[in-house]
Amino acid sequence: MGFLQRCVGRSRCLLLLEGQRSLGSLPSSDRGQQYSTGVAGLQERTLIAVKPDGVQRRLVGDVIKRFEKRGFKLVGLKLLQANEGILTEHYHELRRKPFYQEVIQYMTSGPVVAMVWEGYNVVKTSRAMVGETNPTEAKPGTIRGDFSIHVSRNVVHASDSVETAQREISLWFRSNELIDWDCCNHKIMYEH
Ligand code: IDP
Ligand code: MG
Repeated sequence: MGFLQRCVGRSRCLLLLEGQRSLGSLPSSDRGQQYSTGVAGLQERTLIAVKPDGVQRRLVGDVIKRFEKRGFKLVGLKLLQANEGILTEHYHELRRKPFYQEVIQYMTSGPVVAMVWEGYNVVKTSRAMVGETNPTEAKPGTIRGDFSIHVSRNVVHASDSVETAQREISLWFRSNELIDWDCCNHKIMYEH
């Protein structure tokens, strides 16, 4: 059996096992969890979301392409209309900011594409790839620096720390929506 077939076969097994769990409400015990790993840092995960302006402007493919080309591994992906409940939790730290209500309105104005990306130092690296919160400050070559102009419409979300990433992944994904698959180019990307 070839390597690709083994990869596909393993993913299918995991999908079948995970598929036995019922979908429905989202109890905290069923939310996405960070996988542990024997090699430090290689399976770090982060939440990236293309916000409603990015979806409307057909930028989903551009965002995905940057993470794929960088070498990170996609382990979760979905298009959803976020409700106020999930966004209230997601933006809990901003609740006293003057722009808080605007952010909630903006984020519920249309579908978002939520993703989980995995790889070495992915939280820090993806923040660098996304760029500064205010596109005016975001460098060319970053996602916000290339695709946005105003802070209220900055195209993409990226978790800002490993702890935040774990919390956000658990909020947006059930554990059975994350696929732990073998990446064919793993040995080319890493020395391990
Ligand atoms: P981040 O997205 O770079 O982590 P945060 O400070 O966590 O930045 O803010 C979350 C989001 O709130 C921003 O991405 C942006 O959409 C929105 N936001 C931040 N500051 C402002 C502002 O001054 N006016 C309007 N929206 C803002
Ligand atoms: Mg933030």
